[in-house]
Amino acid sequence: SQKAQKKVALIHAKFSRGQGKPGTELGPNYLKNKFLVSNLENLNHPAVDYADLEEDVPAHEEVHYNHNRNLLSTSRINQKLSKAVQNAISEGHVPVLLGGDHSLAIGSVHGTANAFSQIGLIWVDAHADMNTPLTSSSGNLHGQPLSFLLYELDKYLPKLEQFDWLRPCLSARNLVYIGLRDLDPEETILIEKYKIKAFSMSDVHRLGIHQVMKETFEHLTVNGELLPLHVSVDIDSLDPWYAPATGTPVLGGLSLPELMFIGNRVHETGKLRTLDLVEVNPLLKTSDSDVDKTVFSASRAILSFFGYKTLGTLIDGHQVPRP
Ligand code: B3U
Ligand code: MN
Ligand code: MN
Repeated sequence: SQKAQKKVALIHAKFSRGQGKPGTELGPNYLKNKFLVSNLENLNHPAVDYADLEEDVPAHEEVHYNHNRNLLSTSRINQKLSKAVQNAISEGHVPVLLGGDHSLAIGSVHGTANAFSQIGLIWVDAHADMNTPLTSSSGNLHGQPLSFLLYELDKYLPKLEQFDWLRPCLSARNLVYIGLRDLDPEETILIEKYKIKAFSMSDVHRLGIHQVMKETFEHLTVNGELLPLHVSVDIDSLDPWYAPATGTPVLGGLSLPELMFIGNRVHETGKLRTLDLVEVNPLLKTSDSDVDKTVFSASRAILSFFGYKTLGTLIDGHQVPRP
């Protein structure tokens, strides 16, 4: 039989205030489905319900900064999330964040970064999520998590007392983007200025996803060793054909097989320490099949990071019966 493998610590984060559309708080209930749980079991990475977080600030107590909304609830849930991720890692688990919107990566990445001396962050997204409260035109914090996390961007952040607990924890050098196709002007400036490794969708087409992953791991290798990895998957990295039920779908995205290839390659390295799956919004649908497709894609995407392959899984002790 196979050696005991790490458990998957599911962190349910029912949160939608990092953006304007209600519904992402329902994400965890859809993402933790029978298909996910039974396949994780087959892959020898059994799932445990590790933490349940939700937005707990009454709307009238929210704090806003200029047009940036919901700083208090976003800060509070991320502070709890960071602790949950750190605890899960210290107990030997692999935390999987079931979001919720992408502002949750503030706490999730912060937790992983504080569990290791140095991490690599792979950000799979149509968007760069690198706005600051001063560059964001939407005022949505889900478009800003990386400006809260990167040392290099600290000088662009206004002082926000709600986030007093948070210190930047990641070097721009250790970030790799995959899937970009909808950036704001200042994000393009920052990627250029700090020479951030970014594979846009046209890079994926030029190089192929295999070469993209090879170069990603080369970039995140320090002194001959691949860094512990945090992978943050925004479901809108997928083409809307595969994942229509999300807040800001952008045409021309990754296919599900490409995203699963990313997951399989990460799995093979043995270096995955935390995974985020965010921005599933089951209320944004023109039909029920939109939700089914999105959940189908998200479940397989998560599983690919734990060894789920299209060829199937060998189950421990399972034999073909003979008459
Ligand atoms: N860059 C825009 C749009 C956006 C970012 N992330 C998502 N949408 N999902 C913004 O609002 O910052
Ligand atoms: Mn996105
Ligand atoms: Mn995002």
